[in-house]
Amino acid sequence: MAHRTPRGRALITGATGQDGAFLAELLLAKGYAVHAFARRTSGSNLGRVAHLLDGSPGRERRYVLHHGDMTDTASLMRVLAEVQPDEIYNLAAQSHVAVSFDAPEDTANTDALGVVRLLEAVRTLGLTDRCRIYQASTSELFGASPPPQDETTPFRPCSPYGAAKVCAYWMGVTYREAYGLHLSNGIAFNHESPLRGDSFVTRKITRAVARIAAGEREVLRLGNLDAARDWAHARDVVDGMWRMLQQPAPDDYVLATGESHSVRSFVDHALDAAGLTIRWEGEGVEEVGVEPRSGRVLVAVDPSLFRPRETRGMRGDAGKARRVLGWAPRTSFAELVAEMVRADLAAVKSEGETVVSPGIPA
Ligand code: NAP
Ligand code: F7E
Repeated sequence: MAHRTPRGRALITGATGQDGAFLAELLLAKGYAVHAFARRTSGSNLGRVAHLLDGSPGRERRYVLHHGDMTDTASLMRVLAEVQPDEIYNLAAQSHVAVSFDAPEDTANTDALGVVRLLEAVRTLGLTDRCRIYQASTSELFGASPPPQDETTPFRPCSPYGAAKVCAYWMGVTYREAYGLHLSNGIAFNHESPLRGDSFVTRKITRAVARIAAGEREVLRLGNLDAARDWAHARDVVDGMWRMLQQPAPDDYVLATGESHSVRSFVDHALDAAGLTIRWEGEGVEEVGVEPRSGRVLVAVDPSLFRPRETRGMRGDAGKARRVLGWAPRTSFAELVAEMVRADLAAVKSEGETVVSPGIPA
């Protein structure tokens, strides 16, 4: 595949999130100047990118933080006018599906209307011809459509999040077709890493497993154990994002591994990576994961974590991205789970060291 020479300035919205952190690393390594668009909050939300801000020599100048909010048109206009980006990666979103049932208006404001604000800002500032846009679309567009899902699968969203992202997807396509904007939708399936937010199921599991392995008497409470997802590594997915914007023409692409695993299977792999095993007993809300030797319950079902509506099993077909972009996921499911568990075991160990004997690691 023929890549264009990197064009210089990239703007990342949602820069403080998991993907924003991996994408910044990728773009900096390719020689881009990276402009991070991030909310100003009362606490610090910069944990994942703090090392880029403090910066090793030379890096600081190429990673620039701008404050703004997808719900605030003026901030989008100001930052776009100042940065004049060549590439925009629109990753900002209220990205939690369960939260979107409790906060549908906030979700739609950022995830759907925020995209309209961004596209209108690009158009009115006269940036349509110079900048290329990646829109973070999602497998949640497919919702109730059965697997395997590809670019031709009907959109049947099952949550306010999915519905807002459907709106954003079509806004992008509309601006592409009406104004000739180089905008590509990446229809990414779930992707994870040690930087994943801890309210998503994978990180919730790996953090709990690490604490249990460290001796804490904790029960990991989960919702739907049968839910199945196509889990990739975030590092692989951000590479697909970049590849889309190097194409001569914009288009929409699924980014997925083609494998589907249940939440129960993720738990098994995570425990295995920490040297633990359980036996599953019972059914439905009575199902528990029991440590064989002690009979201790390590995992239990909590019906309050069920969602008002669930998607069908998720398994993406990324054949188009393979053919056109030369993209392929590099990290296997087992490697992904093991990497997350290793990182959380190390984090628990260092927390423990601080608690047990401050300043004097055991
Ligand atoms: P994430 O970790 O939840 O990060 C979301 C980012 O959006 C954070 O930086 C957050 O900032 C920012 N944000 C939220 N509301 C905002 C607003 N009103 N204005 C400006 N910024 C705002 O999500 P992620 O996993 O990196 O995902 C990146 C994108 O890909 C999202 O659009 C998500 O919907 C989409 N996606 C993710 C997956 C996945 O499995 N990870 C799959 C498909 C699509 P704060 O730090 O201030 O909260
Ligand atoms: O749930 C089930 C839950 O919250 C995965 C976002 O990045 O990917 C993500 O959305 C599955 C669901 O991710 C718990 O019911 C069981 O079926 O980790 P999750 P998600 O909803 O798939 C898509 C592609 C995005 O675009 C989103 O931005 O796991 N599940 N028990 C649980 N989920 C959570 N969070 N917590 C539980 O205790």
